[in-house]
Amino acid sequence: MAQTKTEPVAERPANLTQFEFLALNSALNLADGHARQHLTPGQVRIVDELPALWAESVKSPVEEVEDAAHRAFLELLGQHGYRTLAGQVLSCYSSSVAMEILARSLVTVSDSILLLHPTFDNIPDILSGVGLRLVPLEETRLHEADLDPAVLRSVGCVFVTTPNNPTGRVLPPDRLRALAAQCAETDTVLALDTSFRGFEPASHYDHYAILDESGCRWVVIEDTGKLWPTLELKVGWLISAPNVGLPLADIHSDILLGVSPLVLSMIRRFAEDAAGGGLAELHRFIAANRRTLQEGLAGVPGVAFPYPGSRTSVELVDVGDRPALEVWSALRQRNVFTLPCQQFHWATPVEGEHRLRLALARPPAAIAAGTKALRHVLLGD
Ligand code: EGV
Repeated sequence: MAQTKTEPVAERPANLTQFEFLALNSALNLADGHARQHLTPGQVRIVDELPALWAESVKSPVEEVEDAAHRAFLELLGQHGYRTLAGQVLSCYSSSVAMEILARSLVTVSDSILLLHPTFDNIPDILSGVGLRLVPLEETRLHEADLDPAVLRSVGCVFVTTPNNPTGRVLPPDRLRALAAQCAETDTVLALDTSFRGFEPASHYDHYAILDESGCRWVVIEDTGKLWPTLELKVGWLISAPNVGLPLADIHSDILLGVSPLVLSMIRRFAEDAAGGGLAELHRFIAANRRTLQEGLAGVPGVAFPYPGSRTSVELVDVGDRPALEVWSALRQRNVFTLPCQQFHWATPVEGEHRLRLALARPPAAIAAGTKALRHVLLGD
């Protein structure tokens, strides 16, 4: 029998992160996009070396520690062009803190922003939270052709998450080049959130070289938090062009003085380990978990994978005719936590009504158990 019980309204989380909170204590937490797989042997060695890294971080000038960390991370992911930039790199506790700083900066010069749709809901929430008016930019439209210059002129900024969360779609180099040229032409700030970049080789082309060459006013938010299971020790980098014309450094200084040099040093070591083979291993790991999920749901009537080619650490599943919230609730009763997708579609929530997002950066056994539970729930047995 299909499970029809739904949660009382009062208990229903208000945003995606509140759904993720509910999952935090479960061994079958397939909800949030943070990395929760086991450490690899190479990563265990780095954790074992933390006392030595502490001592080293105490001794080294902060600027040196910061530079070494973002250099190792950005070069791992093909972002060599940043080396020659005259722009600035601001370290933040997380990419959402970087986002908040960007939002507060934008609202000093503009009242509206063109924002990718769908995307993770804390982005529209942070932007509208400072009073910006949001104009949806459909993902299919972004990939199709140039944007309407009149629309670009009507906003202060266009914001694109690439690879996108949750679809995994990547803005290819030719589209980035064209968009940057349009932004230069219309004097619109181009902001990119590349938090999931590490998983997707198609997004390892040199974005900074393209942005810099365009002359547009650009901002990039980089995130170390999605790749490695570092217990929420992470950095978000807010990187911007010299001509960006936003008070990013002033607002950053309202919020923090600096990120812990221990965390920065640890991130550098994880990036070095990744460059020595760990990144390729991580890609194989996520691909294997994706296969477990896709194969485990094969043949279930109504199930579809709308973005089967995505390589990021989350996968979307269309669950058929039943509301995803009902499937979410039935899974929750089995202590399996996923994410219903309405709120990714911040402008038109119905579009996500029959879709769940499952996290893949988890131990393989959790993926297998969650997949099995989802199969049972969908087959009604
Ligand atoms: C994802 C958690 C925040 C966010 C998770 C995420 N929420 N920061 N409010 O980091 O895809 O699950 O991005």
